[in-house]
Amino acid sequence: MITRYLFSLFTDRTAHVLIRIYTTQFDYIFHLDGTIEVRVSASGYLMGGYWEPNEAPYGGRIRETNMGNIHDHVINFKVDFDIGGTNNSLLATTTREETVEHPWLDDDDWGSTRVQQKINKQYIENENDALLKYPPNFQGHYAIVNQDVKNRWGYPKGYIIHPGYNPVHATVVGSNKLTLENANWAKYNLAVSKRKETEPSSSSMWNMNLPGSPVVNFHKFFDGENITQEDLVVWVNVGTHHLPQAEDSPNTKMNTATSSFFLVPFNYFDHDVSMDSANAILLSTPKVAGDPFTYDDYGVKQDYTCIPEAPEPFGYRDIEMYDVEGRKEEPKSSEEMREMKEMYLRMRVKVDP
Ligand SMILES: [Cu+2]
Repeated sequence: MITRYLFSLFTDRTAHVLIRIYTTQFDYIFHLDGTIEVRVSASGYLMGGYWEPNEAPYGGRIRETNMGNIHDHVINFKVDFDIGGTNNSLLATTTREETVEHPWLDDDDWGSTRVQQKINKQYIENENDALLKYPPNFQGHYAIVNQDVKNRWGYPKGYIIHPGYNPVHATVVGSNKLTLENANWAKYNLAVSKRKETEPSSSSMWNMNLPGSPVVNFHKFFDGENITQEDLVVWVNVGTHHLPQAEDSPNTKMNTATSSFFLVPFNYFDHDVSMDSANAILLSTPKVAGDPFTYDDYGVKQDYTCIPEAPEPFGYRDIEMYDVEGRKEEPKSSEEMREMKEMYLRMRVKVDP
């Protein structure tokens, strides 16, 4: 799915306002082993400020008179897990180094101590402790598991929230305009809360208007509730730290302006289930040199193709504009459209001749 939208973004310095048209591609990739990949890629026009050498620490010169301003992209996904039912828990797995004594190595030239790594597993029981960053150096992971439903090897069935491309959170977390309270989910990589009908999303389109007291304040979801064997929701942050460079002009580099996470089966199955895929072919070496290879296609017809139906021919649909109340507007001119777009940013000065 590709979405093209027009939006404004404030940077931490009030002097810099970015206006841009971004094209965002959302990919949901279903891997044969049960992994689900969620990927967001940004491209499109970056319209920055006027280039002035004093501005160098705040962006990059991308054209004769233009600079691209430094900024972050942050996008929040809600993942509503039900692993073997709705009674789920948050399991934190970390690894660390330990020094152990191996007395039987007492005659070893290197001594009898060894440094090795060790796995530590711990359930996070309180919502307030579930505003999380990925472990340093990605040593370990967070998973949603059902403690009462085990796989064949006795482990609770679960799914890991695994970092993908650019597993970032917002750089500026103290900004009074950007993340004061209206985008506080962007301070973390992921967060886990008890699922509630009254908490459908981590933000709203009106949040930017009231940074200190937004319509949806994500932090209010975290009010000390126990999250052991409860119906849980994971809020996952993706994004990029965008330090614009020459190659972001005319279009933002989509290959690195990409962010993703993986939902990976974690003892959910008893083995790698991609082995059960029926469309496999087993090749066997010929008994006599020079004979053709024999094969077994397990009775699966090989004339099947996954090529989807051809997409509709390219077409262009006008940009849709909405007013502050969310009602569709039909601007009469491109000037009127620009006025609507920049309503928060605009200051018009009339000079009497
Ligand atoms: Cu950007």
